[in-house]
Amino acid sequence: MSLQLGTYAKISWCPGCPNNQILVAFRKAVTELCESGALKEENIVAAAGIGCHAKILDYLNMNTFNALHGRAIPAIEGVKAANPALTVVAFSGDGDSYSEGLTHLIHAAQRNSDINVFIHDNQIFALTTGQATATSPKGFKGLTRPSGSIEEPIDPLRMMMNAGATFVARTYAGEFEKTKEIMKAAIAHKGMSFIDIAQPCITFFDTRDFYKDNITWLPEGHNVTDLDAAYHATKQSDGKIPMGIFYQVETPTFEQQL
Ligand SMILES: Cc1ncc(C[n+]2csc(CCOP(=O)(O)OP(=O)(O)O)c2C)c(N)n1
Repeated sequence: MSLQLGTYAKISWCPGCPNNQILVAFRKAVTELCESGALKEENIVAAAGIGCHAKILDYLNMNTFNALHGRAIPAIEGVKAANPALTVVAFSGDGDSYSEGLTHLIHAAQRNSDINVFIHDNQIFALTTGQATATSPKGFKGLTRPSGSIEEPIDPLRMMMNAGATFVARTYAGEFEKTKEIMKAAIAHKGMSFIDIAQPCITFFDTRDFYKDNITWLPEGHNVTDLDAAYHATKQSDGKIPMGIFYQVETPTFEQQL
């Protein structure tokens, strides 16, 4: 079986943008899940908010819905509630879901809605040319922080564990194979699956060199069912950025209880 997930739309991301790698990882993840019989192509619905990340829908030959800024999550929750047989994925940005539409993210986790949320986290509002978001690091200089940000960034993984998400992961867009595998695990998981995807914006906040030097993967023995261990594993004292599946437990989903 060979899926035709590409479209005729011309890619309009900046040449070399890591969003391309997220797109390819997702297409491959869906293809492999369909080939193994775990998923049916016609049963997938993807949504996105507004931003560079949202263009991903133009390049996916599947059922898609482009929501308002920060509103991909309620759109996809509605789709899932109306037809729980569907597999739903919301692509969102850090501006879209950690700033603009944050409460939707929190409440989807609180409900353990059986949705997948993949955040293209470039630590800025990229499409509008580089304003600070909730994950911009302290000292970040951009259009809205000309003298450097004085705020500490939020930790989206800890926030989602606190809110009740039952699958919490982080990956790096440049690590295609690992990103694909984490996406497959997220889609297979029953309940709220959340992946923060570090996605350098090569035009307005190029963090590729930082990630090249500072990524570390969770050790083999990491216990994904231990919330306390998962919470503490998101940060390391040496400043390295841990990646992988931090937390995963099975609890009743919103749709099962509805
Ligand atoms: C309600 C609303 N507020 C603001 C905007 C303007 N706007 C369009 S794209 C965008 C930035 C999106 O940033 P992010 O969600 O981080 O996605 P990225 O472009 O970084 O992928 C903004 C602020 C909008 N379209 N709608």
